[in-house]
Amino acid sequence: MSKDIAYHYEDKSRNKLVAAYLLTGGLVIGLMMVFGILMLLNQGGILNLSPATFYQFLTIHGTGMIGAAALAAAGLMWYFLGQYVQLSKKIFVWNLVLFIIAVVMVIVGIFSFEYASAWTFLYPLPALSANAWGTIGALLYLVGMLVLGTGFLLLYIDTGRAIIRKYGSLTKGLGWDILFGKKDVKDAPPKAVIASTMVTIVNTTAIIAGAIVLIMNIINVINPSFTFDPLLAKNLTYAFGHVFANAIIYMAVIVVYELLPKYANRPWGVSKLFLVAWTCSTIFTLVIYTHHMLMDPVMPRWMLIMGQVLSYANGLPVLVVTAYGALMVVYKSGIKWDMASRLAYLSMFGWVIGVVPAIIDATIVVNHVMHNTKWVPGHFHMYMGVGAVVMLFSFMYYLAKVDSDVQDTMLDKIGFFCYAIAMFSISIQFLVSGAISTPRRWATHFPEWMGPAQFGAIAGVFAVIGTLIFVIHFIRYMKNRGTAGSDMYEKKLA
Ligand code: HEM
Ligand SMILES: [Cu+2]
Repeated sequence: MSKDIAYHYEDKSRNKLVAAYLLTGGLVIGLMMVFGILMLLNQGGILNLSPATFYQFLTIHGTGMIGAAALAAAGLMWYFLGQYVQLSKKIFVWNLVLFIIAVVMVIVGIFSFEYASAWTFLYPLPALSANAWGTIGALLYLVGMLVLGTGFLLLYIDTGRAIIRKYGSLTKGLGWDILFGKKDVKDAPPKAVIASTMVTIVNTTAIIAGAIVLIMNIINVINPSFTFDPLLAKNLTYAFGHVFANAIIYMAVIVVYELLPKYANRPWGVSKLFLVAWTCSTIFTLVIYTHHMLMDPVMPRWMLIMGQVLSYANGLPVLVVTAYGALMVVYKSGIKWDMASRLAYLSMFGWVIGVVPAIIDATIVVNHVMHNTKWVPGHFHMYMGVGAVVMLFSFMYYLAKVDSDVQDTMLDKIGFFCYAIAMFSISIQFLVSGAISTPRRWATHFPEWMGPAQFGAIAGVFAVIGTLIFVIHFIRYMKNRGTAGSDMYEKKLA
């Protein structure tokens, strides 16, 4: 084999693993949507689930969605980052294996042992459930989460190692030597590397915080006389949950960076502003979890003020440079629209409008009224459902295009409109519920709160249909992997 062919062969075997990540993610997301619909049917008064069942569904839905989206996003990031640095295939496989073990433990804990603390497992709820669940359910869930975290931690240690090896340090991966004038901006790391560096930094921190609080919870469940400071526990829990959930979109956005320049046949260079934006978001993402503590008046006041002020600024720098860059790259480029590029564009739209309700909610005055209403799921279903998850779907179509001869069909187009309209409707339905003061995480609603939930349940069916169409296209790709594909793959553009 010539060197070229050997390289190509290695590439293709990597694609197989990446596809396994995306397929697992896509299937779990589709399945979790079904639990979302069941919850809405119950809240809408159409189904009559026991409260215990509702909270089990809430727990599996939240855990499953965040876990699956993070897994698929990690696969996406690994695919692109691997084109610039040398990553370990073994660790990539291990993360998937640990993920699957974790999923089984969590599912058994929830459905066989009735564990239902929601995915936030806020201390001391895992141990103090008023007998709603026992020790075994709690242990299965908590240890499962620990196993999941371990897999991701291994993965980020490897991405960190690989970035340091190639670029010298993580700060250089973020382009600090350019910001400090030691290097020209034309020698900046590629955008995929910058984003991966950010995620490596924030998620390593998040997972370590999460592991500490999980272990403390586990000890507390086994031996309730071991207790710890609930405020510290809450801080650690949200330092994990907020950051880990947020990092999904920072991994997924890499597809937008890599895809649009190729499609528009135009370079999308790194600017100093771009570097500043990613550094800001790295820092903000780590410190603003305190916006989950605005209802805890015992927190140091400066932390809450910081949490509020920086929450306004959190995603904005990266969002602005990305949205603006995306518009500039595409503007008058004669770009060819297909499923992948269409989804990439939709995801930018979902991200932009999904951030607006979050900014409103991050205001303390509004937060006191809105925080425990469905306004909050309204914001994150928009930016996750119409933003981050759509980036994952975009990548699935992209991979199918560059690595097979499977074509987009009319059905895929129908799936696109089905999904876009449905997921948008679901988000709006939550926001309307929030605006009429419907509390979040309530199994049962008053009749005047039921309308939006019923509407959302119907929309949910179309979201599932859209997702199924995307996944079926992807399975068709997996069966035809390596059949030529388009020449897009070889095209090198910044
Ligand atoms: C068909 C699509 C979907 C439907 C019908 C749906 C429905 C729901 C419902 C009814 C809730 C509970 C709301 C409440 O607090 O009363 C919820 C919570 C949640 N959903 Fe979804 N959802 C969908 C898609 C998604 C997606 C795509 C994601 C993320 C990738 C997601 C992530 C979450 C999370 C993290 C929670 C919070 C769970 C908690 O409060 O502990 N959902 N969803
Ligand atoms: Cu948050």
